[in-house]
Amino acid sequence: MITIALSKGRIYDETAPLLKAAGIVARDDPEKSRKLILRTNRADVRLVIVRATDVPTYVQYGAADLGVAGKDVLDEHGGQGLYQPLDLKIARCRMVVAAPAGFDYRRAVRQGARLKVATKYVQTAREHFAAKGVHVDLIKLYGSMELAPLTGLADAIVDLVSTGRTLEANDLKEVEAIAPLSARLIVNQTALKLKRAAIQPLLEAFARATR
Ligand code: PRT
Ligand code: MG
Repeated sequence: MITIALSKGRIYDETAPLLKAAGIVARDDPEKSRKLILRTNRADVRLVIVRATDVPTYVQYGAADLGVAGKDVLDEHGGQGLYQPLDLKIARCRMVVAAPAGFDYRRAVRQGARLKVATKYVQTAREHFAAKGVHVDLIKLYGSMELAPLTGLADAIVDLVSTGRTLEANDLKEVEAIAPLSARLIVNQTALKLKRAAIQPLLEAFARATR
């Protein structure tokens, strides 16, 4: 049995066509079904539906053989035990620093001020500001980072942006780009060795479909 871990929403939606190109079609729609394990047209392939941030953990411990996770999620996880053979070029977005329109970020940085930065991406933020030599107090949040500067919890946030509409709707502006991101195929390193005959053709099909 090959188990593939996916999260609902954009990852599932954008992975489904790639799975289809590899000859794999789910028997249920995760948005409609409450099932967490989805059977597919192939008796030897199943999908497990987990939180986006849990995908690397399932694959790391071999509870899933393969998975699809954003580079943001992988950077926070650390990537231990994971083989990352393929950039699927889906769920594209960018990691940025954003601040209220009225906050002079550049001036604060120039003056060496200690910034309060709220984020779900603590590792990414820590590395980014350390590389720039900016002193920050990082405040870990689990959702709606955009609210933090509006309530005085933080001076700025580190968050993902795709259309920019969420920032705009909350009177925030991007003040610094950190990195462009997309989702990666991840594979459990042991599974790749022990189940190579089944996994290798899937990797090849994914590679063809993303070209
Ligand atoms: O939503 P949940 O808390 O369950 O988990 P999640 O947010 O980790 O999962 P999900 O499904 O929302 O995102 C899965 C992956 O999609 C992320 O890990 C990213 O790699 C990728 N991705 C691509 C995004 C976005 N685009 C994106 N725009 N993830 C989140 N967003 C959020 C962003 O955080 C911000 O709140 O959308 C908002 C901004 O969108 P725009 O279009 O207004 O700029
Ligand atoms: Mg989300």
